[in-house]
Amino acid sequence: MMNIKRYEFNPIITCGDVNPSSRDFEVIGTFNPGAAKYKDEIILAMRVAERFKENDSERIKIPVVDGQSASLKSVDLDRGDDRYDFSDSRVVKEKGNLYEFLYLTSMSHVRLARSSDGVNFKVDDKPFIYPENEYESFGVEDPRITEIDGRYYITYSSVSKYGVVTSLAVTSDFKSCKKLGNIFSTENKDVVIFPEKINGKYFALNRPVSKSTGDPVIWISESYNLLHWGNHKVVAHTRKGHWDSQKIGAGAPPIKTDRGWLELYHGVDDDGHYSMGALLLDIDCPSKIIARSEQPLLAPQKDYETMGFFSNVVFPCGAVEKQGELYVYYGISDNSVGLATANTEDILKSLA
Ligand code: MAN
Repeated sequence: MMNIKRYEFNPIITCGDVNPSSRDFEVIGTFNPGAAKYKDEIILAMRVAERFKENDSERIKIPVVDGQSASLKSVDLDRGDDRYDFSDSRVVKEKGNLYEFLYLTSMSHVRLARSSDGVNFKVDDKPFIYPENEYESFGVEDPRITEIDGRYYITYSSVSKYGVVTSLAVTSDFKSCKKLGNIFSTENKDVVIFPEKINGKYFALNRPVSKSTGDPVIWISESYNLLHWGNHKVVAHTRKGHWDSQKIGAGAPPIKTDRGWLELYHGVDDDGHYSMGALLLDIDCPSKIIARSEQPLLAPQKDYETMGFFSNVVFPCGAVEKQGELYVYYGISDNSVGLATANTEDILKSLA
């Protein structure tokens, strides 16, 4: 196994560190953080999931944002109503419909946390990206940050009754940000943008999901302006019998190394466990795989990873390099933020 080291006092950020965005809410998860270096700081953009405090064993009050007025509303459901299936803690489904959900049980926004050492973080008091429009009405999730020429582009999933799309926002100061609209249509998530142009074009890894046929695998798309994407191709498949047999999706934005683009991605196995591994992509032709982890670099093993709101999840969304060490920030079981460090060279060596 690779020498990737979990920080001994993981998790580094938990729900208790985050103020709710409204008096009516409680924070139930702070996880799946994108990461960036900004000035002397490391900034995390976390997904913060909240629900109404007012919930009991009989009724569930679901937060939704009204896309017209951008105001917070609620949908009340009776837990005993046998039209609904509440067995997955994250979603409410219609009974008998295995694949689609009607609502999410919580609503997420993006919150920043700032640190000078990459380990001790202070969480902002207010949300950074908050659901406002009709594509975001169930929440915004899983931000990834890519710096391009001093501007920080943030991709995030927007969830609504129309499905899950990927949206883009940009900031240059981490004080305010501008939403640039939806860049990938439904269903597509796990979008990471490469930090520079390759042969004159921008590239992004993404993960479309087809409702009729086809596995959830990693695609690559090209753009001249970061807004309009095309020439979509499959890069990496799921692998039967492996740790990434069921689903794969990009994790942290690709990191440039002298052997190629290093992509830390997540894979789901036959038991539904989420682990992290690596792909090495050709530096000039990023749709070409040079190497791939046979074994996961990080799998849910610690108690804090095997138990959570949605257990057995290790979900990287961001990594930064600090003096030859890679600081990998990962979501733990839809609950909290973990840190693991590794030598970038060691990860490359593990990719024989
Ligand atoms: C899945 C899970 C949830 C997430 C929804 C919508 O069900 O990843 O945590 O909220 O998708 O993205």
